[in-house]
Amino acid sequence: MEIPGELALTRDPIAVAPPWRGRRPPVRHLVEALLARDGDRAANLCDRFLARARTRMAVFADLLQPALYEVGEIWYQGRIKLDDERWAAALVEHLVEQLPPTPSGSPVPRGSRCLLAPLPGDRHLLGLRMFALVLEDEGWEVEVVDVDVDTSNLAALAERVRPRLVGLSAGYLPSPRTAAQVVGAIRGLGIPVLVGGTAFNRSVDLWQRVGAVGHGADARVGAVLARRVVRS
Ligand code: B12
Repeated sequence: MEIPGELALTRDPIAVAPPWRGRRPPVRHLVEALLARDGDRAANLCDRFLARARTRMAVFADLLQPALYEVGEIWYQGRIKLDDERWAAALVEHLVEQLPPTPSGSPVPRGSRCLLAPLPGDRHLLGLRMFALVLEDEGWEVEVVDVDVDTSNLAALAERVRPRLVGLSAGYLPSPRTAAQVVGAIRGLGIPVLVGGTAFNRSVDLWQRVGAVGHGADARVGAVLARRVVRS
């Protein structure tokens, strides 16, 4: 796998784990590979875990997300540089696109449409992309609002698209009040709103404060909540 830029490994900031053979997701091994900027090893770990887990939802929720969060912790401890973290995220972005679709054997009813968007001003799109792919595997018709679209008028967009569900994501949420206004406007149309992303995972009750009907801590929980919305 080729990633543009410098590939040289300058140092290995964490202890080397023994080869992965177990049933548990190889999070530590992946963290090592990401920080070593070893795209081939990272891809190999994802492929092997996919062969075990059988869904890319599991790869996203049980491997890639925990690995990136762990990289974040290592950064907080000052053991790696910001550039290392950015590299890790870029590699994960690449890995996400390489994984094949794994359609669910029991999809949601045909025509179930959802609209996904980042909250206004947020540029963290990778988690939202993962959630979109998982919902597609679940049989949803997914429309993702591009970050360049004016997300400040998401309610108007939702009114046009008329989805069964709106999913909003935020990696960084400087203004919960703005988020609450967006959620309130969409819910005012009778459309349920789920939220997710790093910002919500870091603040336990933030999803309630912005008025969402639920919070998906990862793509799997999000997919389960989305199904509940279709049933109700
Ligand atoms: C990559 C990255 C960026 C990239 C984003 C590129 C991109 N294409 O996404 C860039 C460089 C743009 C960026 C910018 C910034 N970032 Co940043 N970034 C990250 C990083 C390294 C990874 C984030 C990520 O992609 N996570 C991966 C996915 C897997 O996790 P996830 O989003 O939680 O998604 C999963 C679930 O939450 C769920 N999910 C996601 N969305 C949704 C939606 C719904 C509805 C549901 C149900 C579920 C769901 O499904 C996903 C898969 O399971 C993190 C640190 C880290 N190591 O995690 C910081 C981080 C998120 N960033 C942070 C910050 C502060 C910033 C900046 C403010 C930095 C700055 N000073 O400029 C800016 C803000 C820019 C902006 N306006 O948004 C902080 C946020 C802290 C917080 N929330 O309190 C973090 C945690 C780093 C840190 N220093 O602590 N960043």
